[in-house]
Amino acid sequence: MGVVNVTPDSFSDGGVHLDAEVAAGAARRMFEEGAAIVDVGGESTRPGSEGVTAEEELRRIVPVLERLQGLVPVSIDTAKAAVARRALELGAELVNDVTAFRADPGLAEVAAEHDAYVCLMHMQGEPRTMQTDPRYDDVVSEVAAFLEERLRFAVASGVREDRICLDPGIGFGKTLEHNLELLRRLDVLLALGRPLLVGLSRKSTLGKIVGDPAATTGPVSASVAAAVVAYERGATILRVHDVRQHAEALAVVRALA
Ligand code: HH2
Repeated sequence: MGVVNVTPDSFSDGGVHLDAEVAAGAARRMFEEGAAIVDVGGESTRPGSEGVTAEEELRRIVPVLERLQGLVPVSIDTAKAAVARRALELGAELVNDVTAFRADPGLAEVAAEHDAYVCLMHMQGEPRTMQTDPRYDDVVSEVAAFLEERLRFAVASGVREDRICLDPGIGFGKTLEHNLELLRRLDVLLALGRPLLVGLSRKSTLGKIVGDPAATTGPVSASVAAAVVAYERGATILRVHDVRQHAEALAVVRALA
């Protein structure tokens, strides 16, 4: 899954894809480089971010989706029913909601009506405050219980279970150690029986591991290493900004399998 953030403030590509033509070009390039789907988002969820209105999100993403229609499989990264509805009308196939249908419960019905694929992600707190001292007794079992509950909610709202993938939400209300623990014990999340999506790409946790305690992003080299490990541990969808590098790394992994 390639990532195109049509935002001024995303943590690693903010401002890069604000122009619809540039954003659509980036999505087409990611598809050519090996992405099976490209996740288009009009709202940053980086730590500290405030959120934007549905009108502003639509203003950012609609011109991009119009340019990709029929050319590139698209996922819409939104927590708002109105935004998802328009994106699905414009051909998006997957609804990627970092709030797992908590911010806007109407989003579940919209996904169900369109028989869309869905990604349900774990987040503790909300972006504005989530990195202020996140705490868990056992991060893995708490994330698993949350995802199981949201999976049940989605199915009860009419989304077909075989349309749903789950995501531990790396960096969303989690310390470096929480993120590592989730990756070490990915098998516990796999036991929920749904495909796992993992987003490690350029995240600050990787920057911290390679030596900068104040990092807000991580390098591509570390992203690729983490993605390969997640893949070998059973993740099926890797959400990445640098598609070519990840596709090349996975080609080697597959050749060796
Ligand atoms: N991470 C980000 C955004 N959306 N969705 C899922 N399912 N999983 C993730 O790990 C995930 C996500 C954050 O990355 P990015 O989109 O690059 O930044 P921003 O939220 O600042 O736009």
